[in-house]
Amino acid sequence: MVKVDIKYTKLFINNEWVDSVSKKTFPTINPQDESVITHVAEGDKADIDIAVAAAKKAFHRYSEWRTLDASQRGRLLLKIADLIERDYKYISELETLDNGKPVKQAEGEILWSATIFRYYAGKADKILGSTIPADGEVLTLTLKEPVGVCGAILPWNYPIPMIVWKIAPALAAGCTLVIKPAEQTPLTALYVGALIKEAGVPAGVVNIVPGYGPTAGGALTHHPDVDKIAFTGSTEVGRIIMNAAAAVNLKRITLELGGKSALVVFNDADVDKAADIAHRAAFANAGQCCVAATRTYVQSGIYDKFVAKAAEIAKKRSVGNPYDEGTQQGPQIDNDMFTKVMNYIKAGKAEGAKCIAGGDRQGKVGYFVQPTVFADVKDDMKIAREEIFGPVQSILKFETFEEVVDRANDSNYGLGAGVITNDVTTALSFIRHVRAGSVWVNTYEHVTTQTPFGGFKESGIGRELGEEGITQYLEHKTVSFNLPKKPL
Ligand code: TXE
Repeated sequence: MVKVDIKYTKLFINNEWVDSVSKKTFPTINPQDESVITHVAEGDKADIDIAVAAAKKAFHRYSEWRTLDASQRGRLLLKIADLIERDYKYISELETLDNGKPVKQAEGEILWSATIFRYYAGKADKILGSTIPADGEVLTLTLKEPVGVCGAILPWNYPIPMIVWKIAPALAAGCTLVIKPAEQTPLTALYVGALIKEAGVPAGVVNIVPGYGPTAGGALTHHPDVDKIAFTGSTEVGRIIMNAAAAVNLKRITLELGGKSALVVFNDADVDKAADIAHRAAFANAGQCCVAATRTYVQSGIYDKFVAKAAEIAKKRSVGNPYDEGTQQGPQIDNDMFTKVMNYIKAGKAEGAKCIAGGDRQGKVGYFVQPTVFADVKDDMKIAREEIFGPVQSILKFETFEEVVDRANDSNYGLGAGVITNDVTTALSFIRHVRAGSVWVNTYEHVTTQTPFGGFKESGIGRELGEEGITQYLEHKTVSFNLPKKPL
């Protein structure tokens, strides 16, 4: 076991480390061995009120933050990117401790996050309005202004990318933030607070308040001085947030929610390559991935060969100590998720799907689950309809293009989709008809800094990353000057 020094466990408000008003703390658990890593200050409504007041003050029209040139906001983001790169080894080890993901994977995520800060740094002084040939005796232009005080409520599956997807565009736009990390993974979020302070971001611009969902998260969602909530998590909580936003002050919302993504493999595909893409699409991050391709549709001509290959790859997947460089899969995040995943595996077996790899827990300590593959899955089985969020691949057989498009779209979700074929017309027709926010052809889960990410249907509202990512933190103001068409 690697020894990781834990530097920050208090709330980060106004660039200070403070206890919670109640002085309460909560434990954060190591999913590898179920031990308590440390106790973290537990934020609740009183702390959210203080943090929101700090963010509101930092957003005041004459504050240091609001009077900073946009280019200087960009420079601060560049500095944060440099600091993340400086400390990426440490942050990765801390992430692995708190989350359980393989340390090599954590390193990749953290280095990627630095590039997201750089991308939005470049955007800070390129937030352009327009001049518009409007009807009437006017000269009209538009201004794009920061939304204001933003709340961010985060999940535990990709703690660093998720905080960065929200902080980077929000700061580039000139907003201020109160962030509630997931209760399972508060440690790296707090470390990012330290780097933000070191970079020179003024006090109150970014505040980080760990705590539980219904308490700290609920207080943020219901706060009348919060102008926007950016949320990543379950569809169920997404609905709660949308209702609260509507009831309190019509906060703007972006929601990045669950998925049940379909990857469709046609007869002309190279079976080995397709099985490999489908394996990574289902098992990345121990299946704790919103776009995980948990429904693998395979055309009948290659079905048997594909199923055999999928089982073979899953059986070889190395599951274990996430600090070992060769480990591909660590534990699930916590006991709740572990139990939920095991119950889905039981349901798959009970409903008659054929378990051809895995199907059990791995070891006796820690939340490890064997990479599990079900063949002969039917569309109405629980494992084909509900988000499992674990290392479970369901393989379903299909015959025709029309049939598989209908079946792929027969879900309340619409986050990701994939198609594997060498026939360009089949690929383009699939792209046209599948209802999902991201579609990958002959690859999967290629999510990049420059491209918008988000879902159709109950997978969410709005987009993160790319140009669209920053527009979600901007209001549009239309300005019209009276200007007679002829001189008076
Ligand atoms: O999510 P929650 P959980 C899905 C996945 C998973 C399921 C449950 O299917 O099995 O959600 O996971 C905060 N008001 N995803 O329980 O509860 C909570 O504290 C305000 C998909 O972890 O949605 C945490 O910070 N906030 C997903 C965050 O919401 C509340 C990533 C997410 O927790 C709240 C994670 C409330 N009432 C889970 N209740 C993705 N899209 O990638 C909870 N929270």
